Amino acid sequence: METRNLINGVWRSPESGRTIAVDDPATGEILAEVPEATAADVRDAIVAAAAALPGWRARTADDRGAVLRRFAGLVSERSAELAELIAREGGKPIGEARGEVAYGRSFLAWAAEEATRVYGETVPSWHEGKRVLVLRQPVGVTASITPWNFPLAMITRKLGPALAAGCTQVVKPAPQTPLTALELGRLAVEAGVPAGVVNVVTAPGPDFAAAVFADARVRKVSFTGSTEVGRQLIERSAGNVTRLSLELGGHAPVIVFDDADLDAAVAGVLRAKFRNNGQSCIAANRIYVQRGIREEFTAAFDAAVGALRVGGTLSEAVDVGPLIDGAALRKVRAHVDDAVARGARLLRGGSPCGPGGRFFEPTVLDGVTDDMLIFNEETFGPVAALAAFDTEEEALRRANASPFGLAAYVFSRDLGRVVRAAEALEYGVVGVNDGAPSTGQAPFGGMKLSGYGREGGRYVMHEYLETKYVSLAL
Ligand code: TXE
Repeated sequence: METRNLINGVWRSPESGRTIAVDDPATGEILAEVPEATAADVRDAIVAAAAALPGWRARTADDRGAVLRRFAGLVSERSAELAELIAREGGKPIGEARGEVAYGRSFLAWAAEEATRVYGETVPSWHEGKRVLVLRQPVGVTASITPWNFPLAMITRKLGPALAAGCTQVVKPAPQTPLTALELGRLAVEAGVPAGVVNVVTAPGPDFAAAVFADARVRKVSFTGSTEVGRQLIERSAGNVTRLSLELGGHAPVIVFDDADLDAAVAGVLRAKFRNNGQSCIAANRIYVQRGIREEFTAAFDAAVGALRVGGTLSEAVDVGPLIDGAALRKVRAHVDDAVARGARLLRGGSPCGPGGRFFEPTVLDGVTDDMLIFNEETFGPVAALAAFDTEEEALRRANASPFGLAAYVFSRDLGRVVRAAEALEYGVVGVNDGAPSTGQAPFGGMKLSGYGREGGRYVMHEYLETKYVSLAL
């Protein structure tokens, strides 16, 4: 297991002497200590990324694609070890962790092909003797700041397209899950990524942000995390007018119409809610069920939640693992207590549970109202909150009455209704009869407080490319 930082192709232990302890959320056991990188380490990584840029961007697109294909191949080869790291430091059940490795790999594989599809344009000129050329060029040195809930995929989703476009990157993983990130750095080196093109530093977030936004060589920062930190980055980016893309928190509504296929709706909502123990930015936070199907859906859904197995992350027979830390557990508990105090019915769960100190029972609340905390703030835990609605108009109005706009879900067999809903929902991703819409092929990102910019598919390439107009007078 690698615990040092990757700076300019060299594994280094930064000299602060301070370390960050990485623990297993299921047991509290300390897995490793990684260095707490300093501003000087971050600067070294930026210098390395800047020095490596001319060589990397000058490589043929085909060549960069080949390196990315090898990188993707190594992620597949080492998928068992990577999944175990994700499970242990991130608290993700091992089956889901394997799924994340495949998902994370897909961003590298897609980016490998995208490298060769960076097309410019010639625009038929209005002016005689002139040509209008449009070039697409790498933005340059980039940085990424990633969260702990998808320790691998949130990095490859940024790093793959950056490398494809011809950019270099300094990666700063979340302090809870640096081990997967450092392992990815090792695979990048093994795949033939040149020194300095990819750097991984385990610096505290504010120190990292201060260093990258102060350095005019860093042209773009891509962030996934909380809205609160996203706002701070917007302010910091003003100094050097650094480009930003921000994938922030969400508060996904689910609308289950009374014509929905009941079994498919139960399975879809279960997946959308309990993936990664409820700690996903597209987790189903508000589940609106139409009155005609309410009793039947609630009973079937509650029974399905009752069948979820809670336990340690390395066991195959586990669906729900621990929360990432004590603060997460306290937030989940506060949301449940607030809902119950204001009159929601607790159908199941509602308390922390064993083994270990960070588990919370899979919980179902019914009769949740729009004023409760859980219907307004991201819970990030295994708690399903249900409410009834009567009309399509009411459901869409309530679904959109959120400052967030990342993902929404609709369950219905009525084609007209799903098209109307998909068009009306103010969310960047809409799952129709689908509780797991994320895929490396498609654009992913939010509106409103969920941020801006898109990742995935060909859409992400725009984030790492400048558009340059060349006026050519013959
Ligand atoms: O996020 P932070 P946290 C939401 C979710 C969760 C809450 C808090 O609701 O309960 O945010 O989680 C780095 N300058 N999401 O505290 O703090 C940090 O080191 C620069 C939704 O983990 O935003 C880490 O690398 N960077 C989200 C990253 O930011 C800073 C996923 C995310 O941490 C920084 C995670 C600073 N001042 C949480 N402070 C999603 N969109 O999926 C911290 N960081």
